Amino acid sequence: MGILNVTPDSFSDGGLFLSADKAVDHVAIMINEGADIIDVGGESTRPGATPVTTDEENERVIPIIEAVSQRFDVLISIDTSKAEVMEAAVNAGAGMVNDVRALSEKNSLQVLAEMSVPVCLMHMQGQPGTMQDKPAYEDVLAEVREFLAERIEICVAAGIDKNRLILDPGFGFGKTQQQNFSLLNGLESLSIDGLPILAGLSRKSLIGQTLGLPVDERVYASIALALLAVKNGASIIRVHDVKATCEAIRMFEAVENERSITI
Ligand code: 7PJ
Repeated sequence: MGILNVTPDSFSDGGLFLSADKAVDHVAIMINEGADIIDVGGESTRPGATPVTTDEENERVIPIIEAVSQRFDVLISIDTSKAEVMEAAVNAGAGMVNDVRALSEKNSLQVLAEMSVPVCLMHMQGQPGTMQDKPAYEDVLAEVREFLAERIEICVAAGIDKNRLILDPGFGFGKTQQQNFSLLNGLESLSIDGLPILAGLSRKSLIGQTLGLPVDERVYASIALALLAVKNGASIIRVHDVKATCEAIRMFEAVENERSITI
């Protein structure tokens, strides 16, 4: 899953057309490099980010989704927590919903129940603005698992087919470095009822905390984390650096395949 941010800080220059144009160019590159899914996000969820209104978010993402779906045969994921944005995005060509708030906001369960697209439920402790202040768990793995199990039940009760659900521990969303490590090491145990796991580790601050590197120098470490996530059961990896990650995963899988060859 390649990341396409359409927040103003990523596409600040130019008008809507220029932004859509740039977005399309970037998507073409990511598809060429091996991305199967493009995750389009118009709301920054970084700590301290200012919230956007529904109208603003729609104005950012809908023209991009329309442009991308017209040009490419690729699965488009909409990274949002707002029901209105989910609905508009799917109508514009998105085929998946990625919600860092796991369908906890108003009407999102109902909107998803009326659609047939897959949806990623992510765990977060707290809210983006303050989530990194003092993340606290007694047993991070057990608590994230419990949260995801509860969200699955709530989704199913709302009429969303269980087999549409994808689970995500939400690396960096209200977690310390050690808590992120625990989740990565125990990732396999989060596959409740065999549902697929999505892992987003690309360029995240757990790398900065471990290696002291700025965001633009975290590519190699991101690849190491992506491989660990695949080894521990993740089937979707959300990344900025598609080429590097895909080559690493393809190599990893080529070697892993040897295990299944019986002579
Ligand atoms: C994630 C996400 C993640 C899912 C972001 C960043 C922060 N969606 N959106 N999982 N992270 N499902 O990329 O640094 O980990 S935004």
